[in-house]
Amino acid sequence: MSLTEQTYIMVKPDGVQRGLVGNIVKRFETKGYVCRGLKLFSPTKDLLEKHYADLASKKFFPGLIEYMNSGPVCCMVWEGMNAVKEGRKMLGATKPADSALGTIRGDFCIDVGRNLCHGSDAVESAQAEIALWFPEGLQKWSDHSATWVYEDAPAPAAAGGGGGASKAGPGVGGNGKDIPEKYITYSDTTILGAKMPELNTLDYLQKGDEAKDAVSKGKTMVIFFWGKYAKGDYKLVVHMSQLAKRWPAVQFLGISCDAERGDAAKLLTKVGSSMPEQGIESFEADVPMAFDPEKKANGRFKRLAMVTSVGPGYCMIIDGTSTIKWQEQFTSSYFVADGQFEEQLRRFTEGEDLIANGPRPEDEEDEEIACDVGGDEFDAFADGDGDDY
Ligand code: DAT
Ligand code: MG
Repeated sequence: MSLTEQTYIMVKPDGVQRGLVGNIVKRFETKGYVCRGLKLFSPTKDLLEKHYADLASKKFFPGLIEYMNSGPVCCMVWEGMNAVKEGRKMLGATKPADSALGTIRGDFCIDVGRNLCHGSDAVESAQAEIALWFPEGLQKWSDHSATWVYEDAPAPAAAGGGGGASKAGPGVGGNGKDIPEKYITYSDTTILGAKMPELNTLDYLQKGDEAKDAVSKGKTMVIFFWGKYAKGDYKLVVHMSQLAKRWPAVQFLGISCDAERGDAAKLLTKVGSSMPEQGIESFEADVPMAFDPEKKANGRFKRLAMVTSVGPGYCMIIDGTSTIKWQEQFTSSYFVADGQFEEQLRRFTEGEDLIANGPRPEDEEDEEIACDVGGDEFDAFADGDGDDY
């Protein structure tokens, strides 16, 4: 059960006018949900038509768009367990007459065409709506009440995928600790500033359209490498999946390092299962995931990075002009939360300068750089079958 499920709630123009914003905020807050976005906004017709696209054929569609466009709406993102379903319960049924008393629609309106509020109806539509209404991204802050709201809330710093306020700075990771030298991304790392290579040889295992669409539209992307054989990195897949939820305006894509398509596909059948040996309560991989036939894409990244191998745990941030802005190598013992990745993602999305760790110190021997370490280390996890967790 995800504690980071998000729903998109919108208070309609009449709800804003009648002072319902505070009422709705108070309900979500007092119930224990965390606010990740809140703004008063005058939408364009175009945006409203996209939001209500599934109703385009309905008779009431033109009226609905006109009414929604008649004044500002208040846009909100609420996060927590069952946010979508509970949000719908709080708002009430589509028709006010069918809404129970105690719900917003049940208490405060009469006519379906003036039903005061919108709430996402599924986790997937919530993510699409959040990306549509909050292209600038969401607010990241750690909720100090979490352990009072949930029996099993992780302490913010132990969440693994980040989540708490980042302490990252030059040479320092999100957990506030100095980054071991072999994991530091120095400013003169070869791949930084390079153009992302073609991804057209990828064979998508899931959500391919989403990734292809993002590539064609020049969306900011995160690309990470994973492998069915690299069990120590399954956690990275979970953490990337969680990051993707926190940064809905960024398109995530996981590329497999497996030699066989069947192996890569097999890992995706494990979604939802617990992997105690990997310290994973419930395996998540809720982003586009691709098999890389003949490791062609891998080879292109490898040549760009001028390294001997690009292995599981290798992650990059790529901007809208396909330029590789950031890379970090994570491992089975060096997690996303230990590094600078999420802070860089935040800075990047918010238009701030990225953390710069300076050039690689000169006195070092011609040591292998971080990404090689990953590639070699990970082979140790390969045992071919992968069923013994
Ligand atoms: P909901 O808002 O409960 O998700 P919906 O997605 O089916 O309901 O419809 C979106 C909005 O369209 C709804 O909040 C109000 C309007 N609407 C729906 N059915 C309508 C009808 N029969 N006449 C007028 N407006 C309607
Ligand atoms: Mg709806």
